[in-house]
Amino acid sequence: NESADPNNENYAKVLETDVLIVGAGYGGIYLMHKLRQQGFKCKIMEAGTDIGGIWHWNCYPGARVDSQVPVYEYSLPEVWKDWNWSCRYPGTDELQKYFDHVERKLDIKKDCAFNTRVVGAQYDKPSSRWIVKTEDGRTARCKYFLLALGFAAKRHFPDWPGLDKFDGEIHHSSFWPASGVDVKGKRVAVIGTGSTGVQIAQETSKEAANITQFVRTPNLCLPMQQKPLTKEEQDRRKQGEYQELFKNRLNTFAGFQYDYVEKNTFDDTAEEREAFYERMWGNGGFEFWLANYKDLLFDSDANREAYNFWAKKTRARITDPEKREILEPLEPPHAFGTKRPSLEQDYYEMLDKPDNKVVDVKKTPIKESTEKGIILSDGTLHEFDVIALATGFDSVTGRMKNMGLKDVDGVELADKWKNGTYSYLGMSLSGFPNCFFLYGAQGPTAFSNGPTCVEAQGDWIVDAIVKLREEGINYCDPKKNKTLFPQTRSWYMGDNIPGKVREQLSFAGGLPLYQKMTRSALDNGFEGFITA
Ligand code: N01
Repeated sequence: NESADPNNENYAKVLETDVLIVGAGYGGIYLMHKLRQQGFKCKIMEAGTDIGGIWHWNCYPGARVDSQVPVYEYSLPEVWKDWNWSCRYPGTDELQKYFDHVERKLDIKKDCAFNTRVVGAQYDKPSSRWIVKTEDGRTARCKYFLLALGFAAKRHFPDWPGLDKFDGEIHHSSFWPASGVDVKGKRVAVIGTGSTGVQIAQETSKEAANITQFVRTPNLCLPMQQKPLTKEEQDRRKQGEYQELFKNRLNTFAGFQYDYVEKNTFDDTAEEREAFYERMWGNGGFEFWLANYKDLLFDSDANREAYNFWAKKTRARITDPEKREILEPLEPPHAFGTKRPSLEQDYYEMLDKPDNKVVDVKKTPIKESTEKGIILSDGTLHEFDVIALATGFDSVTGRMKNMGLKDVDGVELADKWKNGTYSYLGMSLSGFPNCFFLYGAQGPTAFSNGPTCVEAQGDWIVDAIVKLREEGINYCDPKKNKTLFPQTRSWYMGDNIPGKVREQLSFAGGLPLYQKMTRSALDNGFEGFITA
């Protein structure tokens, strides 16, 4: 092939490296740092113009992390020791500053190629190298090819017609202009009620004339209970508490600082249960979801009990009965916690204001966009100046299927996954030797705090590569793809993308079990892999 041939004119353009990583977010940076420490020459290719991954791209109004710091940061002491946050749930600006700090500490950018989109990759058996192609015609050759794409790298646009006809401004959340959009005095539509839609609606409502929230599935939002953090408080916690927290988060189901309690819902009396629910509610964040009774996600009566508490709390915040029924129905729209709850601050009070509207698009779906706005299936026209598409992503598998990845026989990954997603250990793919991926298909991805998951998987990948080097193994390919493993419709199951196969895209057994299973494959001499 051309890149391996020194007589070919493209030869000089070939980037040679031990490890090529795609993506410069939490995952890619962690892999590069850890592999450099082991003496590997590493490069990152990144489609964006800077490091930070989702926090580089997410410029939409109100973008804010929904997992508390310090659980949502690197456990690397060289990074956390002299970094302090202003609040428990920082926004994009602060997260971007965090990545500037990460850069000062880890010196990542000197080995990053930005504005570089990978469009093809295949393992070349004769040279034992991956040959990787970029959109602008460059080639890289590497021994190990690592994908750290994040789960939300491919946007999902709604399929109704006329999006391009709209005369006002229309933006997908992940393409929001970095310079902002002037919404002062304007009529704003927010399509989608995921974490993104909730955040955009809350923030733009501060300036807009009014907000119209289009709701297909109501989000069972939880109170964020945002709080400022002082330097003194963080300095104090750094004397021992941080180390414990980073160690412990690996041992919880979802990689957070808390876990389900060892008790079932109806083990407690009604009074005890109410007090427990109140405590979690008051603490805020995901506690009511991830630190609840251990049968929350397994027993429908237990789940209903939690929903009733949620409904009691939130229904009291909306006075308009019509809006209340759409946003907080008495009957649960789905089992609580089987679809990701968003963290809100004043979402319900904001939507309750008479100027703001709530439209039920499950009952009356959107038919099309026109120059003026959005027309529903019953012919009603809603006029707008700005439309925010918070319609999510072709999550988890979308990006991997769209980067020209081919197996050793030249079969596209997109074809291999046409009828279902298969991987081995949620980090490797049969036919893709010496290639590992993070925070993707069949890993703990959707059920896990991002930084915890990428560190757990990242450490496994680094240990595997070091072991391959130590044992003189050149070639490591899973024998077959074996999934380590539902009712609610969401991106957890691929439901939000029309035509996408419906399946469990994340490992749902929790981080501790996942680590045990993946570690045992490594400790048992690359069990399940063909090595040579
Ligand atoms: O995307 P989503 P997101 N007509 O897929 C609706 C992370 N995140 O960008 O629910 C009408 O959750 C769709 O409706 P339905 C976080 O992990 C984190 O908000 O399918 N509506 C849904 O309401 C999150 O889970 C933060 O019925 C349509 C919405 O669009 C993940 O990213 C912040 C539609 C999509 O919601 C994705 O969140 C933001 C249509 N044709 C995001 N098509 C943090 O705070 C789609 N929808 C860290």
